[in-house]
Amino acid sequence: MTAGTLITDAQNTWCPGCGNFSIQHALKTVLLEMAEKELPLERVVLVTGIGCHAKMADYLDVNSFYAIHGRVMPVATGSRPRQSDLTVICCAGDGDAYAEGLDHLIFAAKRNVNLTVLIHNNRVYGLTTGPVHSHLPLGFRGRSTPKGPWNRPSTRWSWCSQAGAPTSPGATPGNSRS
Ligand SMILES: Cc1ncc(C[n+]2csc(CCOP(=O)(O)OP(=O)(O)O)c2C)c(N)n1
Ligand code: SF4
Repeated sequence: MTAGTLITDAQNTWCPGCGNFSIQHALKTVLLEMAEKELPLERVVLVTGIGCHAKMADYLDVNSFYAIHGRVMPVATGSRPRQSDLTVICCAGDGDAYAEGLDHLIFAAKRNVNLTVLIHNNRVYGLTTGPVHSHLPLGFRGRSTPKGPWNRPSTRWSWCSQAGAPTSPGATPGNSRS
């Protein structure tokens, strides 16, 4: 199996230089490594939200499910019944996971659901052309907040950590091995 194997023929519409490419590359590399270690790719399910990140479901040739925006976690939880040996990987936007879907994210962490969640944190709602959302750092000026956000930011992944999930505060797309 070669590194190109998992890329579908779908036309890729991500902007040149988008961090989603690096996440796709990292995910593809991990999946191929898993396949080499005898985890059949047929046992992998990718669940995405709605947004630019969600096109991962179109571009990676694995079993996948497009959820509703903000509802990656309920769909992913339902995809993995307790006794199942499926490996469920989620790609969620930061708008998806940290805003509309925040409660689902925290409760999945509390329930200790065995899922891997990759949050594509570009700090905006990308697909809907860049409105900012509620956890931006003070001073971040975006299309919908030209004077910066009006509320204090919070680190949502730390809430998941407090809820019991192992978390990694993040890798930058330019350093996909971190
Ligand atoms: C239930 C629901 N709420 C809102 C929307 C509108 N909507 C679609 S994509 C999107 C933003 C996606 O942003 P994010 O989750 O950060 O993903 P990105 O596009 O940045 O990868 C929104 C608000 C929707 N389609 N469905
Ligand atoms: S709008 Fe942003 S998140 Fe969407 S493809 Fe372009 S750079 Fe990537």
